Amino acid sequence: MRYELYYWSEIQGRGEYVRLALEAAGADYVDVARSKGGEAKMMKRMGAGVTPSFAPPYLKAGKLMIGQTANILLYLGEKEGLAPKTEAGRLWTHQLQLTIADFVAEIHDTHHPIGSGLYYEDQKPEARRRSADFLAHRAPKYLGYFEDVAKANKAGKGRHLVGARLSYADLSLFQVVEGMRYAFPRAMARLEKQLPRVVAIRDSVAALPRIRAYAESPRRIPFNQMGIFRHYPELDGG
Ligand SMILES: N[C@@H](CCC(=O)N[C@@H](CS)C(=O)NCC(=O)O)C(=O)O
Repeated sequence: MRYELYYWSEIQGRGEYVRLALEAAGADYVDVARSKGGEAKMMKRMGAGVTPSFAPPYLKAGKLMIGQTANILLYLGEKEGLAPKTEAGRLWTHQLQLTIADFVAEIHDTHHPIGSGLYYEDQKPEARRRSADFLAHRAPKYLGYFEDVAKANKAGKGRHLVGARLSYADLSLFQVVEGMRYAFPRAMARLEKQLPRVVAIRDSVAALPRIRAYAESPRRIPFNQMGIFRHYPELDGG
């Protein structure tokens, strides 16, 4: 089966968590919006049928139309062997992904604390306040949580969040570290000193042959100032 991923064509955004899972699994997929006329098709299909999605990303898998990043990954985790088979293991991986989704929403709000529809330039003082609090309290709390999870997971031998094998939670943690390094290089350099296990998981994902090939390919859209992770030096308190 060829999966159809529907997500914005010019950013990594939330679609990237799905792209990484599809790439790591070696799955056959098409990134629909990146083809000619694809974004119009995405918007048209999004609201169609009896299970419309509120926002991209969504995934077409045979007859299924699945929205919400964590929900898509719950599905792919089972189908593509990127999550444990046990109920407890599947729920735990999903729980980690939902926590990453919370983190991602807070990362977005550092540059858009007042309104997603407003320009960054129209909310700069608020973005500065929000980012200062985020870097002082929220980022260390989230990243410290994942460090503790990795420490408690003895079976992961420092390379996995869940059990002894790669899961989509590892891939998503990789993406968060990459994004945080892009958006907040000074602050991340400081924070990473307390996160040896998180960095080790990032490194082991980066070394996966399929992920390396993906990272070097044009399929991986570079970070930019339109996505969720944006680099505004004035927000990177260090
Ligand atoms: N909770 C959803 C959020 C989806 C979402 O916010 N998508 C963004 C792009 S990353 C979007 O296009 N939002 C349009 C909107 O909220 O109106 C998920 O994790 O998939």
